[in-house]
Amino acid sequence: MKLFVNKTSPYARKVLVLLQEKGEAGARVAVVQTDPWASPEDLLAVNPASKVPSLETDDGWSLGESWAIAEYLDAVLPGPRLLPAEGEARWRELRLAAMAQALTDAAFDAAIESRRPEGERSPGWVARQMAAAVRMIAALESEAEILAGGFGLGALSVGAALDYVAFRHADLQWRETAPRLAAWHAEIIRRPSFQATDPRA
Ligand SMILES: N[C@@H](CCC(=O)N[C@@H](CS)C(=O)NCC(=O)O)C(=O)O
Repeated sequence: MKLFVNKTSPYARKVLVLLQEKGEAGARVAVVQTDPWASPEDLLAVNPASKVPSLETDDGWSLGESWAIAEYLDAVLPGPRLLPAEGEARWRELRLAAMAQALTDAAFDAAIESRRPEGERSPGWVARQMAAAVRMIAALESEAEILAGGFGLGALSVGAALDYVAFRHADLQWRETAPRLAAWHAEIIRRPSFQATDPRA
């Protein structure tokens, strides 16, 4: 299997952390660093949308979207299951993962918009996305105890999303407003899977 990623992509990082958590099985996936913004041919062949992460499976078919790739790799690779196949535990993980995706989308959109050339940039759009990110962090602060209850796809996704906010929006100082979440996050990012995928390294 071949996984196209970019070092600073928060979406790709979620999948890279999952691969690390799968241990030796994760090493079966070949990781290809690419620049999706340059629309390289090999990435387009796997995903015409030219986005990372994108996965080419051993059967030769393609999969886009970090949440779909994460679920697929979690199911087909041996190792600890991060998303239970059914039941209440599955919805718990998916609910947290969806909150993390909302936070990532808002923080990522704001970062991209801020980097557009003067005249193409919309301060109103940046402000809207940052307000959404702040609200998602407040919502996740209320989930701190649930997050501390176990490490699955939910905690993995929230950990990666918050670290992206710390990386790209340091001035937001999110830890000041979410102390319980900050304490939980400080522990999570010490996991070897997070250390090995740190975009700053
Ligand atoms: N919803 C997608 C978002 C993926 C995404 O937007 N990736 C960015 C990099 S962080 C990308 O490849 N952008 C290139 C482009 O939009 O042209 C997911 O969850 O995987």
